Amino acid sequence: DPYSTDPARLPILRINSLKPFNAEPPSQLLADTYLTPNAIFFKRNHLPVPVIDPETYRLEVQGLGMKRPISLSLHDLKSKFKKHEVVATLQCAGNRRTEMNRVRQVKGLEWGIAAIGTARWGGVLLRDVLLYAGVKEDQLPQNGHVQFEGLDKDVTGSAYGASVPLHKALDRRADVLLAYEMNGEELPRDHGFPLRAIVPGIVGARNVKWLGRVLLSHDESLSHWQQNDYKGFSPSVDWDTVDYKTAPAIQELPVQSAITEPVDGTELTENADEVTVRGYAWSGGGRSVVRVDVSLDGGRTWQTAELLPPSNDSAPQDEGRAWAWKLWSLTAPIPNGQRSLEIVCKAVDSAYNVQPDSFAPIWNLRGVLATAWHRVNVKVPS
Ligand code: MTE
Ligand code: MO
Repeated sequence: DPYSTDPARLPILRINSLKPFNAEPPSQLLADTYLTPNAIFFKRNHLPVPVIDPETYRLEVQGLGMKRPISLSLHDLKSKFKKHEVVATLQCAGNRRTEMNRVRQVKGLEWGIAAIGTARWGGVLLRDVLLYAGVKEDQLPQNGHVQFEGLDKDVTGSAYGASVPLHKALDRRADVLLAYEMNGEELPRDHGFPLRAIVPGIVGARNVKWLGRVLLSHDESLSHWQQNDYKGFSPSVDWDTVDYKTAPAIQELPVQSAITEPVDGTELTENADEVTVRGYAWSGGGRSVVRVDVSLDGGRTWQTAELLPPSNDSAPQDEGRAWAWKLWSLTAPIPNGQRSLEIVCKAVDSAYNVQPDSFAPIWNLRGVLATAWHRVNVKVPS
């Protein structure tokens, strides 16, 4: 069993698949802390977790602009380069797929609303490593790519891989990291020990874990996950007609939000005359969330939620580099005589992008980019 060496995990995780291991925390825990504790941070593995000896580990860096490949040990990475920290949210393209699946069946893991988390990542800037490897920014193609290759392999020996645009990696303000720490701890095995790519604002799938190789190229990664997965399509495209070559690989994610409290299908506390609604909101590409609207009547009327301040130790989250989510809260009177409430949330980002009101128009066969208004139905005790 190639999974027998996988790490131990907390039993409170909601498991979507055991082998490979895919799990998310109970959603009501998600907005309790600004930084998601490592143990409950969602885990999304396509393959067995590789066993890597940190003493013999090497990162290979090669490709365009480099005379020869370089090879760096973990010690090299920690000693030769300045440590850089970024507080960034990571979201799986399949977050909230379960809701899209209710409209019409999609293919993929049944994620709830918690395939998202925020951590303080510590490591080195990929930019610094590339400059150390001898690349000259003005001699690289404007439209090149950085390919990341994992050390996790399938039975045929092919590794997980993905790529991001090269200009991202070279942009100091894009904060692209080779991370060896997560929330002040050594990167846990499930999250890519000993080294992973963190590309803030970009879909989880490109944040390659167990990083073995960085390759500068004219081309995107040739991996299955870059070419034939993690792309969006029209609702009219089905498995007979889909042509993966016609759509771009998902990179920056659209604006997203969800309600973590109250939980769908529950009953509000007895004799309460107010309800507190809490949740998260985030957008890709470093766009900040500027507003979260909450409705208690299914979207007929709206109130504006309070955006909670980030924890003290989080990076500045300037506009354009707002890599982390915003937690939000709204306390409002329960409308008179209501026996049930349909609570809805939707977020607005700094480009005034908004979430669509329903899933049908954004339905896609793979169930990715599920960002419709989040709706939670609760009973009001009599
Ligand atoms: N990197 C490797 N090497 N193997 C993987 O299976 N999964 C990707 C990405 N990086 C994956 C990977 C996907 S789809 C997501 S959403 C994130 O890792 C999840 O990161 P996490 O498990 O640390 O939350
Ligand atoms: Mo993912």
